[in-house]
Amino acid sequence: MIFLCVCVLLLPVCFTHPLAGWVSSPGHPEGYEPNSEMNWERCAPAGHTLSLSIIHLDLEDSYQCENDALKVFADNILINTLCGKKSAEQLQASVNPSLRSSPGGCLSLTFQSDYSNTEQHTGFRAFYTVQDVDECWDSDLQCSHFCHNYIGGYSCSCRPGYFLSEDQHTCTVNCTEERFGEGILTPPGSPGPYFENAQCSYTLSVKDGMQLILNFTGVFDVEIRDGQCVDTLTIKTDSATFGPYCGQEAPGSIDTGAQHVEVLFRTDQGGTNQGFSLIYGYRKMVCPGIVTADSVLSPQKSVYLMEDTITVQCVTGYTLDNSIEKTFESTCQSSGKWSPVKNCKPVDCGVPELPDLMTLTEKNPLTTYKHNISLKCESEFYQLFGHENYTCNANGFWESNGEILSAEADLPKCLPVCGMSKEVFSAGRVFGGKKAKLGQIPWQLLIKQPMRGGASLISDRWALTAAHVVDGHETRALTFYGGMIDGLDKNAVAMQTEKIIIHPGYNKVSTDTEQLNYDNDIALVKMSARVPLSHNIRPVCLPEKNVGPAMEGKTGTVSGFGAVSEDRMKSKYLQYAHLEEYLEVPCFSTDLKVTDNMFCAGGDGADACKGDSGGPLVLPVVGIGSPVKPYRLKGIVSWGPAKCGDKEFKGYYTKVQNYLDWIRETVEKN
Ligand SMILES: *[C@@H]1O[C@H](CO)[C@@H](O)[C@H](O)[C@H]1NC(C)=O
Ligand SMILES: *[C@@H]1O[C@H](CO)[C@@H](O)[C@H](O)[C@H]1NC(C)=O
Ligand SMILES: *[C@@H]1O[C@H](CO)[C@@H](O)[C@H](O)[C@H]1NC(C)=O
Ligand SMILES: *[C@@H]1O[C@H](CO)[C@@H](O)[C@H](O)[C@H]1NC(C)=O
Ligand SMILES: [Ca+2]
Ligand SMILES: [Ca+2]
Ligand SMILES: [Ca+2]
Repeated sequence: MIFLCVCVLLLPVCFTHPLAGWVSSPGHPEGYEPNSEMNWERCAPAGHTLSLSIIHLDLEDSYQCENDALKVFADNILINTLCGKKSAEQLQASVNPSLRSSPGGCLSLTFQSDYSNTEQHTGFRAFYTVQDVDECWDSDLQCSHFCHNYIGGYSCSCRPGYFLSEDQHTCTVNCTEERFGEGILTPPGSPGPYFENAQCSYTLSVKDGMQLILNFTGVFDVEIRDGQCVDTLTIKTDSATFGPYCGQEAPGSIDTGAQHVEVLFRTDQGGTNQGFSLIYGYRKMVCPGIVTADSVLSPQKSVYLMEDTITVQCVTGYTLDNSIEKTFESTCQSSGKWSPVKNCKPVDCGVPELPDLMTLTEKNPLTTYKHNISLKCESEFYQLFGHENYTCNANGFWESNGEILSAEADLPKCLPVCGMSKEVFSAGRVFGGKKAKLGQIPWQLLIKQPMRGGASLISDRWALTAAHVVDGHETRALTFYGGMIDGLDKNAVAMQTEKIIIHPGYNKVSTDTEQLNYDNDIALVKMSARVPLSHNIRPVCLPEKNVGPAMEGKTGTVSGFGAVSEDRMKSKYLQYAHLEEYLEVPCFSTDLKVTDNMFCAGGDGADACKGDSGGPLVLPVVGIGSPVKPYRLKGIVSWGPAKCGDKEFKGYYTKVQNYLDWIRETVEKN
């Protein structure tokens, strides 16, 4: 019966091997011969096992079945070795239950007898069958609802409302649905616990110009474990995601702002939770209260509805993309979006154009609204005058305390720092003058032609000298030298004059009339190019306005490349000496008229002399100047007794403090 039944179901297998039958030892039931041997094998089809029942066993008995033996293999693994005599009951109880192959596996037998038989043994006889595997017994197979066994296989099926998913094991729910308008949405299974293994996707839509509003009502119960969502409810629009939600607390009402909403509900295998009840409705489309960043809307409203038109204005310091416009009109569309939308960008003041010598402290500063820049002079020999810190204002201009940075307004300036020198020298009074060191008197200039004389640099373009040094040569280009202490130094800085301006009140000395004298012995010299300032060549400061004695009762320093003694007309090196002012008029016997535009100074065995004319007399004495006490040009070497270095060592100097206005005006005009 079994044989036939199985054969009908598994016809192709049947033709090759019968699925049930007998197997026995050679010569059975009479008995087997010595040295006989037999091998047998059968395999089960898929979804089946093969089992063997030995009903008769009579072999020579021996220790460990060494002599004659029947061996049983399941899937090529030895599972039993038999010999001796066993009753059918014994076999059925202890041997047969284990003689079984795996599903789709094989059983094999080997029988062997040795060379002798002490008595005749009948051998063995067994019945084999193929049986279906009952997979539904095997809990690992995981049919999520029902399991059905059949011969050669099994199948799963689901409770009503579910369908079997593609894996043929899991029962899921078909809850993909599209809905329009308003209504109530509940998960599959409602009322009562919702279905397991659900992947629901509900698409809700309303008509153009409307937006969906979602409210939860009644029980809300979505599975949660240890604070983590096991099952999830998620609501999605084009631009936003709400949730995932779970637990027992319903989300508040959701203004989706969207015409289409997707409600996603995912559940796992287990749990008995009640789900939710979602009321969906709609209202007129609302647009957001912000059209673009950094702008304000007018009119101001708490809610903007479809078809509302408003004016968008960029906030202070912001304008529309690439324009100076600040406002635009926008309308709330049926999509819930504003159109058109433009962006407000901060005003950009740009990198300012700066005058020569000036630069920004930061290399690539941010130049948009409210950002700061600060100015500085490129060289340490210059100082910034004017505003230093500027902020980009709302109109796109750099502003500092109300002042705009522009070429029309007064730009800040980089002016040379005056009256500084290398202060590494000791001060002291030296008879007849002392040789200067490089950088000690950096404002000292030397002119060699048409006559030897001195001058003082007072800016990076202008020098002061005595009128009589350049008189008669105003139209020529003269050469001044600076930045050296050796008159023949080849590395000296040579400066060409562009203009020579003698004081209009200058009188030449003449023998015809006693009225003429050295009054106003002062001249301004403009160089043709900016003097390259360095530690060795820098300007001296002009004196402050002062009405008292020029030297204020203090000691000053005169310097020059002029004569160092009576017989020598000039010095190769820059010399300096310390002098004091003499207030008696005249301070030595002279026929020339002394005016208030000159003062007398002299030293103890030191004096200015021929070749020093035009050179500087500065206060304080060289060596003690400082940033709070810079060197100031008090006098210009002008004239003295016929024999210089006579025993009084005195001479007259142009009183520079009387010419401050003339210097300022002349420099401004030229
Ligand atoms: C699920 O339902 C939709 C519409 O009701 C249908 O088109 C789809 O074929 C169903 N899917 C399955 C797997 O039954
Ligand atoms: C949702 O609830 C709010 C107040 O909670 C109510 O004003 C609104 O009408 C409700 N909407 C729907 C579609 O039920
Ligand atoms: C610019 O400077 C002002 C005042 O110095 C300061 O308050 C402001 O924060 C600065 N702005 C920026 C962008 O650093
Ligand atoms: C400019 O700003 C710098 C740094 O922000 C500050 O140290 C300096 O004092 C400011 N200058 C002026 C003139 O305010
Ligand atoms: Ca034997
Ligand atoms: Ca089966
Ligand atoms: Ca669940």
